[in-house]
Amino acid sequence: MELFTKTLFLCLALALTNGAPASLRSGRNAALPDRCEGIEFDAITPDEKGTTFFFKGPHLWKGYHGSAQPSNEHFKELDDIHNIGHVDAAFRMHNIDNPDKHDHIYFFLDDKVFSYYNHTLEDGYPKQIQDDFPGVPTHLDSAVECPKGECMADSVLFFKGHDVHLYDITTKTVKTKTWSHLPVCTSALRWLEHYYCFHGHNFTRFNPVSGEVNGTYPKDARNYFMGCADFGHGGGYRPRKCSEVKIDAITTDDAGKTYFFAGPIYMRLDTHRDGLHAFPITRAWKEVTNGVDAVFSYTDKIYLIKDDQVYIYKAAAHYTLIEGYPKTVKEELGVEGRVDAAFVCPDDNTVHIIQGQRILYVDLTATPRAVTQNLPLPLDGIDAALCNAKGIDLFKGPQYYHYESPMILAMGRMAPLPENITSTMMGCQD
Ligand SMILES: [Ca+2]
Ligand SMILES: [Ca+2]
Repeated sequence: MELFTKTLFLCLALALTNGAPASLRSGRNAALPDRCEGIEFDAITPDEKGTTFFFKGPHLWKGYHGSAQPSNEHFKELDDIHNIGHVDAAFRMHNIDNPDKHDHIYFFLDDKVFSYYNHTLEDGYPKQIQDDFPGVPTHLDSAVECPKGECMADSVLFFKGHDVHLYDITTKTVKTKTWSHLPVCTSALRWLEHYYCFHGHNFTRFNPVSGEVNGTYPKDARNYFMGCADFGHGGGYRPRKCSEVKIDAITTDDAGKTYFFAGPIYMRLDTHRDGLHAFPITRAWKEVTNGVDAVFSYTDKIYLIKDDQVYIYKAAAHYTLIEGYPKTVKEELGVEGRVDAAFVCPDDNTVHIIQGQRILYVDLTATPRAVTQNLPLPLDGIDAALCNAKGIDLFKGPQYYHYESPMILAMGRMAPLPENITSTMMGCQD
């Protein structure tokens, strides 16, 4: 579980909302702005922990749920020094080569820039924008990080009107383009490798290199970026107490993406830099409309099993259902009956399928596929299973059983003592 613990962080924003009445969640307090009424944000940025902050006037929202709070409780000096009660733009620096700047948050107010880390103003700030970001204009509309791979080099996009100033953080040079087809972005956010321009209470997703917009935009931010009672897009999911967690399936793919599934939603667990977030399963795997029983990853494919059907998706930028699927589990894997859980260990060709108190081995290189081993399992009622470099975890309700290897699992006549799922693992409330 160490890998998990190291790579996963609790999405505070999600956890804070559990059990709160809808009125409180959406911030319906007369004294405070309510983002569910449709707010144009001044700035949006994640912090170093992956919690996204939304700014409006002297207030901010921490995360995707919850009510407004005074900004100066979190970023005291913004108010002290400037006393104007708003920010023009904000972004989180992506600069792996420079740990003194990586993950620091930058705020822009008029002609000044403020750099924060761990919610503390850095020495020497505020500075003139010109001194820190030569060539970048004052009185910005918005800013967003753009790491190398998504932009040509580690960069920041600064928006002012319809102009975008692409600032290369290594060479400290600026290239200016005009994207008149995009609305004026009053705030901007990079989230899960995508780029969002916010305008009014809407947003438009754009390509950070070309500015191109693909798909139907604008969309209402309340349906996607905040938990509003009357809006929803997977936002209906509320993390439970860790003692009440029950997952249906879990898997880590070759690219290191870890997903768990529960009812109609999935959650990615490896994106700690952007927080933990629930989405409908159909967002990524649109043909899987009824939840899953078991999921496993093998080579560049993900196998989702529901009832007697298996859906195989090829993983690239998006998941694509392979032609001819779904097929029956019997036809694809040579296994009959409902599958409780399944896993493939890294660099292995065997899928281990758990059914009640049995564990079945199926060689994924054989044609046709057939069960090669059928062993007893000293456990029953397993919900989900995961194998990674640290070993195997078998999940049952809010607990899991850890085995060092498939061999030990196969030999084990006695179950190990269960351990409790924690907030750092699953974004639940301890
Ligand atoms: Ca702004
Ligand atoms: Ca299951």
